[in-house]
Amino acid sequence: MGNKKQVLLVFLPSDSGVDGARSLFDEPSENGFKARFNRSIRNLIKQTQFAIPPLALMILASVDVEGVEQRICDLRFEPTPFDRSWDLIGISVQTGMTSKAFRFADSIREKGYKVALGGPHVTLFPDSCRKHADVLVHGEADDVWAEVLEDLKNDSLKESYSAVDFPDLSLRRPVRQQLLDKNRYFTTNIIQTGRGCPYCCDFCNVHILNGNRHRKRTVDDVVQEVLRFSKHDKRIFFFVDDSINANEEYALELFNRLVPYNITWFGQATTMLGKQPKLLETFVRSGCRALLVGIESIEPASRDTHKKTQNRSTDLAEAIINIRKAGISLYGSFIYGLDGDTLDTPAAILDFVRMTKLDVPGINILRPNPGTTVFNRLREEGRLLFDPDDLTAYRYTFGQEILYRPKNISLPDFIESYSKLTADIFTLSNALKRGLAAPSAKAAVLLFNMFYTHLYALSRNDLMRQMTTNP
Ligand code: B12
Repeated sequence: MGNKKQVLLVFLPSDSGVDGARSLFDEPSENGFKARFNRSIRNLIKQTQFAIPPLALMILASVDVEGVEQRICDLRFEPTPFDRSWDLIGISVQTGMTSKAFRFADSIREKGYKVALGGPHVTLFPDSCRKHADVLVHGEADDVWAEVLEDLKNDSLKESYSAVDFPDLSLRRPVRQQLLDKNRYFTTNIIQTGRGCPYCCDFCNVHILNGNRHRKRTVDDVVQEVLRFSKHDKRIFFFVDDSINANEEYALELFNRLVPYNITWFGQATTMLGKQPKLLETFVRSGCRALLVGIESIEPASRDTHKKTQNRSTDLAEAIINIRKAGISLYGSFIYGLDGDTLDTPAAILDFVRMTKLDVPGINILRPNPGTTVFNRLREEGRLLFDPDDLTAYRYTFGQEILYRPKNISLPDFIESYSKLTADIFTLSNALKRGLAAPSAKAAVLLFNMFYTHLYALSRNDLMRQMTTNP
């Protein structure tokens, strides 16, 4: 170790979804049958390795500054390694996870460690983070992190660092995946080809965090990364880009170049892919087996109100059918409870899921994430059910809690209709049917559906508890 400065980069587990799958309420008895059953399911989910490695920390830990050594600690799998002394501990903070992040930061600062906070929440709300950090890093930190490490080395750390502009992604910055323990994740082949989003859906803030302009890495750089990664890990690749098909020309060039390497990959795309036959065919040839698509809403009124303007709903079903026919399994994510939704919406979603044979339906409740336009609007309309001035009051959960009053549906009706919808969609027999019918990645489709059968049962219980405790 010598006299090198030691830096630890920490990723926190979320309390809900793939990391947690636990009730928001205390389980009645830690040793009761239900608690034991839930614990076994949680362990099973962990062992099936849904966990996606934290790419942000892989990128930061790959920034080389002489005299500084960095390590990643993923608290989803390991305790904080306090057996070593750290000169700086960096924590990635997402909105919805702030209480946990701040509690952790405060506790390690009490032990005498210096803490750097960065990530989407710090970029959006730096002031709320200031009192929990020695160092705040605002924005995409690819370049600025080197400055922090240099200052750490020279004992001249500043209180705050800010990226002057969005990093130029056309510059080569090789990412090292060997910093992760391979056995913990379903893959360590995590790649991002570009950042920024031209759309402005009102429930998202990626266009604020990463800008409206799509910045892309060079195709050569990405291809080199795929080759380098595949030497170390032969498993699947996951492209974390929000819309891997958004820039058709770029995607065509990239995935055509990847065809000879015989990789298998998953990613996230818009349903527009169903109308891009050449790209769809190239995706399949290059090894694409499953994609997550944001359907969000099939109600035209909701799509208009929430500015989900890409892909009109009339084309959605056809697009999904085309993608599945080409051999790609689809995870389709919906939001129920948008402003154009009524009590007729669940039946329409159910019909849509059956008609398109969607492989994994994700049935979400709108999360009014602070910093989004929808949060500001619901706040002005007095419809939020949590204190909008307390950023730690907003927590991210997976359909387990309703945080606002839907426009056209009363709260009890909303909870009842949402619960009925998820109970209709997620049964063990449906999970089996979807797994068998999936055009590819059958095991993953089956596992996800089984996991959701468990998770949405938890969500129904929690929502009912929310209603009875806080009607
Ligand atoms: C893949 C992904 C996941 C994966 C992996 C998580 C991860 N962060 O690596 C999984 C499935 C686990 C996940 C879970 C969640 N996610 Co997510 N996820 C994404 C997605 C699609 C890509 C993330 C990514 O790899 N980006 C690439 C990296 C390079 O960018 P970055 O993370 O922003 O990091 C840069 C800066 O933020 C900064 N930075 C980040 N961390 C740190 C730490 C330090 C110390 C410093 C100095 C700097 C720094 O520097 C990085 C390099 O420039 C994004 C959408 C997006 N477009 O970013 C959503 C996104 C990050 N997720 C989001 C959310 C809400 C969640 C969950 C809370 C949801 C849940 N189920 O509970 C959890 C939280 C998980 C957690 N434990 O913190 C939101 C965050 C919004 C916000 N305001 O905070 C996003 C932006 C999606 C959205 N549209 O709103 N997610």
